[in-house]
Amino acid sequence: MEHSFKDDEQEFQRKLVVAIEERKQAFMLQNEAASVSYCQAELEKLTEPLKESVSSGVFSVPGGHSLYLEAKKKVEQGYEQVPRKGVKAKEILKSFLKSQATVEKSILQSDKALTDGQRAIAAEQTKKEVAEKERELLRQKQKEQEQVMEAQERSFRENIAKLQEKMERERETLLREQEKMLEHKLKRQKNTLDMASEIHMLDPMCLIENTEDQLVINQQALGILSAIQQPVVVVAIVGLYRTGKSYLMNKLAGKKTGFSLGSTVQSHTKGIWMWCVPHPQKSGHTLVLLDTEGLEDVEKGDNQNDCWIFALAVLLSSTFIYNSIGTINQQAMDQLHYVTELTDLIKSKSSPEQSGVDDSANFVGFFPTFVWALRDFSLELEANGKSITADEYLEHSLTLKKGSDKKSENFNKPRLCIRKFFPKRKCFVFDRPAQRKYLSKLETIREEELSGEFVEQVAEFTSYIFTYSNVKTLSGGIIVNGPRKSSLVLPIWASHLLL
Ligand SMILES: Nc1nc2c(ncn2[C@@H]2O[C@H](COP(=O)(O)OP(=O)(O)OP(=O)(O)O)[C@@H](O)[C@H]2O)c(=O)[nH]1
Ligand SMILES: [Mg+2]
Repeated sequence: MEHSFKDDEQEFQRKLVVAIEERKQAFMLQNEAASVSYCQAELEKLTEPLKESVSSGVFSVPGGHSLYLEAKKKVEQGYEQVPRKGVKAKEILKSFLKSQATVEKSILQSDKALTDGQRAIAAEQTKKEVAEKERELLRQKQKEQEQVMEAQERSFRENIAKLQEKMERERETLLREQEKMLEHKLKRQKNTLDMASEIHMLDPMCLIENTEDQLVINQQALGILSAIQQPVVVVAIVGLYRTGKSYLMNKLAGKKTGFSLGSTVQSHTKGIWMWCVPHPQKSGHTLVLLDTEGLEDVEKGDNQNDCWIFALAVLLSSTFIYNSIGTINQQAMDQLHYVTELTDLIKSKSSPEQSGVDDSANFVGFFPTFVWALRDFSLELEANGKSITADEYLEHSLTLKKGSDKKSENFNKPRLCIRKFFPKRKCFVFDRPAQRKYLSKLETIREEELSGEFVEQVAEFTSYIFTYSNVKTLSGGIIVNGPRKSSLVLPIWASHLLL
């Protein structure tokens, strides 16, 4: 207690309080100052990047303000992390933030300005894009329209082409129909003309008269021949007298009577008779049947006319029928000797200036088909024990004899001539047509009285003649119709022979 003092008045206590207060104030000031400088220094460090960003224009971009705010917030967060900032920490931050207000405002304004500009640019860009899109759309539309127009044009062109094609087809059809109609009309006219020109003689007429051993053309018959417009098929028959030629020709005419038959032994037909009838199988064709005077009539002293009749029948016909009775024997061949004189006759009459030249080969081209009709044939068609056809029989009969003696020569001569002049040959055999008692009146007897075989043979014969007898042609294939025959064939051949 010796160190204790008495402070009744509490002076010392008051002074102590003041001193402590002063010391406390001084300490606090010191503390504050330290906090201020520390906080400022820390803040300075933390704001350094921010300031750099501001000065380098990092925030001078659209949206720069929010970038700035983010950066500022990072500074604040960093500042918060700083330890022992002291009492002035908040005040320093506040004052910092205040100091930044101007910068922030300017960033905000610039950002806004930039964003507005950007928006304007964007709006402009959008406008541009919209305009571009519209243009694109327009282009697209134009293109589509062009395509539509092109398609329309194409289909238009196609339609026109189709229409033209249709019109062309219709025109062609019309033309064809017109042609057909015209053809039909012409055909009808031709048929009418043909019918008009069709010579249908009710009876045969004499074409070549044989009077007083002179052969003379009957001008009326020639007139009828000349009037025929249709192609003519000419069938002529030649052979010994009284061998049934006229009767067979009536069969070809499809008539019981026509060419006149004699019932006596006297030769009947004189000269050449013709009968023009419509062809029974070839419409538009005229069948000219030529019946000739029988050859070798004993009452005629001279056989020169026979020769000419034979030659005329050959030259005028497209089918030449040689008619004989019995078999093809040497006698029958001998009777055919006219054939051997054909060459001389043709040569001397057709080209007197070339009488030395044998030009008969030139005529063979238009020579007729040779048909041998064997009447009253009663033998079996057989050779060396084998049955043969009539054609084979003919060919066999035409076989030549070997040897060069006179006999062989005579034998071969007619055969050679037949082979030479008639490359196309055919043979028909006929039975006797009826019993002997009926033979002289074959025209009048009933069909039943005729031999069945004969009727069949005649049918086969006529069918062949109708089917295979050709239109009379000149060499080189010229069709000889009526006028031709009278103006060409007759003047060249017949007139020399006849007049
Ligand atoms: N035996 C026989 N007689 C027939 C035949 N065909 C007809 N006759 C008859 O023979 C006779 C003469 O017949 P035609 O047809 O005139 O004989 P043709 O050959 O024309 O006589 P010509 O004109 O004189 O050359 C007639 O009485 C006919 O009835 C036949 O095939 N055989
Ligand atoms: Mg007769």
